[in-house]
Amino acid sequence: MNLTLANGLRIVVAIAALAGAALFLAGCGGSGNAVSVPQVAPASVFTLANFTPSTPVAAGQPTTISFLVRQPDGKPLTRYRTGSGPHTGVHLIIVRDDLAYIIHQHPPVRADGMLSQTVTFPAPGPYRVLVDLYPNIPGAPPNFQLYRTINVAGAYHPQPLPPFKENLVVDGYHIDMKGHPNLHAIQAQFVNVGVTDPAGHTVTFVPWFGALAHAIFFHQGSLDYFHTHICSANAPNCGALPGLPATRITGHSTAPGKLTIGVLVPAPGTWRLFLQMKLGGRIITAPYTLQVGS
Ligand SMILES: [Cu+2]
Repeated sequence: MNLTLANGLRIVVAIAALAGAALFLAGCGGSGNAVSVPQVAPASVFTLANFTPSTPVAAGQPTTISFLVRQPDGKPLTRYRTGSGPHTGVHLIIVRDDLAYIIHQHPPVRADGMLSQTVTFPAPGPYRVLVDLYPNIPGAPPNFQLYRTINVAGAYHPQPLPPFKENLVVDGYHIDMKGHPNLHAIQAQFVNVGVTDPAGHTVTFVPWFGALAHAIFFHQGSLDYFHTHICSANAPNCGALPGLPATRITGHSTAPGKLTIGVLVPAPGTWRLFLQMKLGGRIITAPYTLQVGS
């Protein structure tokens, strides 16, 4: 077992005592079946509260998602980490259960702790709503996740994940994973990706939410989650969680158009990597299907 996982386990213990939230933390955070957490009395957990919508919503129409995070003492959580780097605030990450779609937003926090974000669900089906939050509470874990399901009305036709493909074209940008990575669970590994614009030139990455690119992984079926970042050399708060040593799996970019992505997933199986970056003023999402061995 490596150091990163050991750190993760220590954090899990802290959260089990404090939050009761199942957690596997490596890089920026994740959750999985790799760690089982003891049962904790409901009164001592962080929960999502005042969550809407609570009934099925329509596809293709703006839907406002609202909620607050209730602390173990019953009060709304109003203080979240701020500052530079990606480890701040609340990340709202929504995937359809078949991992065909992802929505990733950073809703602002109101003074009373309420958060709301308007999104448009592309198609019917069940969606996992993951709230990855960075509380600013002394002694609290740096981040953890809470979940809900939103059902989008209509006939759900789950799509099989496409097989791994090295070259993807998204909005004219070419995203090219170098080689077919041989990945294994609970092993820190790196994969290289090249990105060129529609004219064939290497792109210049610009920071989006504290990182040059965001790598969001979900396990097919269980929807286990892992999230890491690709950081520029001069971004001290990008790779490390505040108050914790830098992880060994922070990705980096040594030249325009080049990304090196850290991977450390908690379980074998089929994973979907959503690689997100800001290019030409828009968020580009490149989805990769990755087979991870044991
Ligand atoms: Cu991120």
